[in-house]
Amino acid sequence: MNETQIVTNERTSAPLVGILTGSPSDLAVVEKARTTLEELGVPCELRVLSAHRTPDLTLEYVRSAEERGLEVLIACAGMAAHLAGVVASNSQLPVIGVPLAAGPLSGLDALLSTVQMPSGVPVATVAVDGARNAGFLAARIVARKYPDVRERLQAAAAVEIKRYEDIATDNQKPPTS
Ligand code: RP5
Repeated sequence: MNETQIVTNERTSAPLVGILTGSPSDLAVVEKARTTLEELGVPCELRVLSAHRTPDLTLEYVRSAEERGLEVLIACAGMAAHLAGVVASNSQLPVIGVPLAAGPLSGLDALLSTVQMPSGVPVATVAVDGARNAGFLAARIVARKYPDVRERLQAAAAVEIKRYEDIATDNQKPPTS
């Protein structure tokens, strides 16, 4: 399989969110962004594209993203994580960075590389391995334009609130034994 085209979701509608990651070794974590977006009904695509190993392919993808209809880009990378910065400097789309806990520094290196961007080239950086929140944030961005996504986000939040209310209620019950 071509590593630059590892996963495309099966939706018929055009992707709104492009997810990039620097290595096939990242995919176990990065897939969480894709599944989150799919749960929320946001069409997306996932590509393995490296700022270091495949710079030309990465730039080609990023520079054509907006005209292909993408509205948000999620860039995930570990260690010397330059991918999100390169993406943000080659597109005016909003970019969400996901630092990954690869290598001996457990993601601190990627966190600093991703978050410390110069003024005018922003990367909205989520937590180390925060691929699920990257999906939620991308969905919140596109929800400004697509009310059905906003409704799904509200429904997902309501499920979580109910779950924690149930836990709190259970905690207040006296022990059975
Ligand atoms: C980063 O370096 C990748 O995103 C990955 O997290 C890490 C290791 O990359 P590979 O050696 O697996 O290509 O660029």
